[in-house]
Amino acid sequence: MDLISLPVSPFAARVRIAIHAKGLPIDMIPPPADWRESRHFRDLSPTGRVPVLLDERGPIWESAVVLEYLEERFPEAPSLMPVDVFDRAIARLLVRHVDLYLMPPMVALARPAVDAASARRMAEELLDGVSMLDDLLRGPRYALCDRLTIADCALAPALFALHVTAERLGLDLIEPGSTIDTYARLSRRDPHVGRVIEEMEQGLRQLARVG
Ligand SMILES: N[C@@H](CCC(=O)N[C@@H](CS)C(=O)NCC(=O)O)C(=O)O
Repeated sequence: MDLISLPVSPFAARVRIAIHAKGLPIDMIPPPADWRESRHFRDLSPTGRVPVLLDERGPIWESAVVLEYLEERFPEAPSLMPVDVFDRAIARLLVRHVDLYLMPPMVALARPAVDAASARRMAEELLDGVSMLDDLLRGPRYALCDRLTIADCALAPALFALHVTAERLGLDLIEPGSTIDTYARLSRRDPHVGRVIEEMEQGLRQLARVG
């Protein structure tokens, strides 16, 4: 099995954290150079996005779905779902929160041609999405319990991307010393989260070099 992944993608990063944490024999491969125009890539990823898991039975895209697939396919590996059924719902809720309320305004803000009014609106949406997290996070290092779950896989790379976005645009999106700020720092102490965020940093440095 392979995962088509890009180092800087927060969506791909969440799946890589899960793969490392579960110790799965899945190779990370880049998309083809012409992936944005490639018809062949569209056969693997109808949305034209990464990540894509190339399973023996066919491709699976959408990172939240891939996370749950790996969990169900490899239940014997360390589980990334909480044991308690309510907590499982909260884990899924956190993944959805990232997908619905953090990533869309962040992606919109990253567009080069965004006008000032839209940028202000997106930044407010983002701040709203961040502040909602305050009530959902339980631990300083892991989002829900004393170990890594799918919630951390999704949240930690998204908060790293948020930090990068805030720095680039000169916005205060995370209050220093807040619950989210502490979580963003401490979650990196998990070796799998730390490794993947380091890969994101390296990927960003490489993109900056290429221009
Ligand atoms: N909902 C998708 C989002 C994936 C996504 O947007 N990936 C970005 C990279 S972070 C992408 O491939 N964008 C297409 C592009 O850059 O042309 C998922 O969770 O997998």
